[in-house]
Amino acid sequence: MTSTIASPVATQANPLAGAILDTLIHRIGKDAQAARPHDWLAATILTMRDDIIDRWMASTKAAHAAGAKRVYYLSLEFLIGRLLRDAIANLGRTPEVAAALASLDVDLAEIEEIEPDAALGNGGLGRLAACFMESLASLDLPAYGYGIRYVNGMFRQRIDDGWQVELPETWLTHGNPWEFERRESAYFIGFGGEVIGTEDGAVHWKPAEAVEAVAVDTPVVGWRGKRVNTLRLWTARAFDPIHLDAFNAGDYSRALAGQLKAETLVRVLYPADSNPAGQELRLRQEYFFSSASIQDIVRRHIQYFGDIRTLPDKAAIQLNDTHPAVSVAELMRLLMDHHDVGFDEAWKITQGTFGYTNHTLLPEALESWPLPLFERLLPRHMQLVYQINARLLREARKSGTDDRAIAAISLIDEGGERRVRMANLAFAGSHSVNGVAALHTDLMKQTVFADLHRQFPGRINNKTNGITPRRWLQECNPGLTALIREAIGPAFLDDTNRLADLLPFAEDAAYGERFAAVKRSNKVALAQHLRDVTGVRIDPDAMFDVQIKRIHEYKRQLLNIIETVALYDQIRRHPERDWTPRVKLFAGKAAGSYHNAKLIIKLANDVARRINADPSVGPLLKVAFVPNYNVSLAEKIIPAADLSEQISTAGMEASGTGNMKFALNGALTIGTLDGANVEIRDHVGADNIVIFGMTADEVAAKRAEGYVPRAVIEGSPELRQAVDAIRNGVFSPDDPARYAGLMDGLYDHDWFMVAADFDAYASAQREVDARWSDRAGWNGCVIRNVAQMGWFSSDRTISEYARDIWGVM
Ligand code: 26Q
Repeated sequence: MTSTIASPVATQANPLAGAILDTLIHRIGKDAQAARPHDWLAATILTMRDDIIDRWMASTKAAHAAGAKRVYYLSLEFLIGRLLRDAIANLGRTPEVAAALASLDVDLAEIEEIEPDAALGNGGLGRLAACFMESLASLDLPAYGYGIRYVNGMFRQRIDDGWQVELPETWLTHGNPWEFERRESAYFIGFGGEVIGTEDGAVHWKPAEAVEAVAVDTPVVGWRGKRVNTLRLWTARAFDPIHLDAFNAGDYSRALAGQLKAETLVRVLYPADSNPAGQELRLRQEYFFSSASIQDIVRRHIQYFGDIRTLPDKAAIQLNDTHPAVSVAELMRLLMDHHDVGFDEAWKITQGTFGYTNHTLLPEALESWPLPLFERLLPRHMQLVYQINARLLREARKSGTDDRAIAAISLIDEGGERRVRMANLAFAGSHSVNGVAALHTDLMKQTVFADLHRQFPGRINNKTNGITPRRWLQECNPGLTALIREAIGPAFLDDTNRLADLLPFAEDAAYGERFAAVKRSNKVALAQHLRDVTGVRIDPDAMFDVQIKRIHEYKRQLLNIIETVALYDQIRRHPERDWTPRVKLFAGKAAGSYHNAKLIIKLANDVARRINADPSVGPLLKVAFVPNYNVSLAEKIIPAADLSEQISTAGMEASGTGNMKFALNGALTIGTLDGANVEIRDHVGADNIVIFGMTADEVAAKRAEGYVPRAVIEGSPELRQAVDAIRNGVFSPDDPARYAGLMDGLYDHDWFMVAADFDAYASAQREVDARWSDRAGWNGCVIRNVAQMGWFSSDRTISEYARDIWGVM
């Protein structure tokens, strides 16, 4: 990016270049000589934005004119990543923008790379919300995403001496040229105080404190620019920016206390995707964004349609897990206290409007709030929860439900400290409750929601997750996209089911070699990146074996690491064997408070250090932990992966979506029959995926019969050797006892059944080696994966939501 002066000739010949230069000068206030890469990025975004705004307004007007029903996706997380590449690709303007910038001596790829990665989410749930927003726009459905504009999204991860260190992420440092602050769309959000009954029977909530929620809008461009929807994120402001009396008295902290309180609300994303810490600030965030969103939806409905009673005909609100579940009580409050609707009718409107998506069965991840906290912060909502509960339990009793089931259905958990159960509130307040993969939905019916399911048969339904093929194939893997297009033409760009046309090419060895060449060039690029950030050198001809996702015991990174240690030992014992050269790649963040997850990161790094320095395994085995996993890093790693590790304890991963991204990009999956892996197997065929280990039923049975991991470990020499080596400090000579507790956990309880699945996993890995050595066979297999993954497009998922839940298609 040199700063030569763009010649007037160049900008005349290229009007887009002229427009970008004009933006740079008049909106950024720099000329081409003074401009730095971030200035070019901002100028490019602002220029493209002008095109987007026109389509945005046209989309909004068309929906209004048609009186269309709107979809509202409420999510505390939107893991959208970078937007420039996606926006211009969906507008079909990438070559044009690249050429315009080139004429200004600016490299598009270079400025795309410096766009901050908007990490307003933890993991799968947040990324799903982002894929859904893109698919909603691509399917031309009028939709709004609602969430929080966190000033600090997901933390940045640094690895110091193998340990995770969390640093604040500052994605807004250079401003955010994508967003529009809507000062006119602001709402009063109250907290605490008391509820006053008036003589006429009306109820009045008098909050003790309040903040103002202000809308900040980001356009979401659909495929081929068909439609532009709105992602509306709330920021918070104090009503009184400064208490002048306090200021004048010299008490500056009191003078600014309100502002600080408001800023604190939208400061951080909670970085835990299980074990909710139950903190008051989290409940405040949930209510803040729920109330602002519901007020906005109700205001829009009244403005367009006049009568609040028609809300379910014109609005479908989807709750992304229970994080926005307080919206159910908030809508009831607005209907009853502000719009004079009676309880029964309000309840009908509420149930007709809401749908709820569950993303986890882990009992510790199910949200519930201590009743005293809920009541203190939201006294009116507490009353409504009691009223809803009374009705719910009355009807259940009427239909003959026994006391045990009544206690399970109740919105209040009465066992021990009383708590408000957000999943039960969301379930009761919705006409649809869905799981995110077939197995997960079945388990919902059998386990956590069994009693609610009996009470409301037909309410639970499945919507298997999907991913947007724009970001996760076309944009992240242009080489593969071009090769597919050459074989089958462009139809798959508009309908991923057409990828099936690629199936015959799986038998074409020459095509297979070209497929492998694309993969290799993606691997070369990743190897370069890895060398830059970790110093580790890897061979692009080795198998890239990848596990990237949040670090969680149930996802079993430990199973992978222990098998790596066992393999290391085997290679050293039998150097004469024909080993497959492998690179084991790990990446992922651990919640700051999750001790074992952080220790697993340290272990991966300790194992990497030792193995990478051992000349006796040399090029046969390398291990790397890539720091700061995020959407942008995933876009680099996934196209370069040969093997996708999807090895959670069966029954615990609701769906997984990384599994889909890898298979779509030509990686083989090694996985358990968990989450969407089951359906991936059904689509790609059992011969084109390596499945191992216990099923969910077998896991449950083994737990019930009393699982003794010690006996399993002692019965498996390879496993025992690896566990004991780790336990005894072979990989941590500086602190030999570092992993004693972690390994004792395996001997003592092994809740996630690492030991029980180890032998099956190790032999599945040797099967993978054998397949790798048949190069043509491997190429055919991964092509068959790509060809049969079309169903996992989030366009298909969203079409199902639209038809079955929202009634908009
Ligand atoms: C709750 C309360 C307080 C603080 C944090 C939380 C919290 C935050 C995030 C609880 C859960 C999450 C995230 C869950 C999640 O990402 N689940 C994943 O959702 C994906 C999309 O459906 C699935 O593919 C994954 O299987 C599932 O783990």
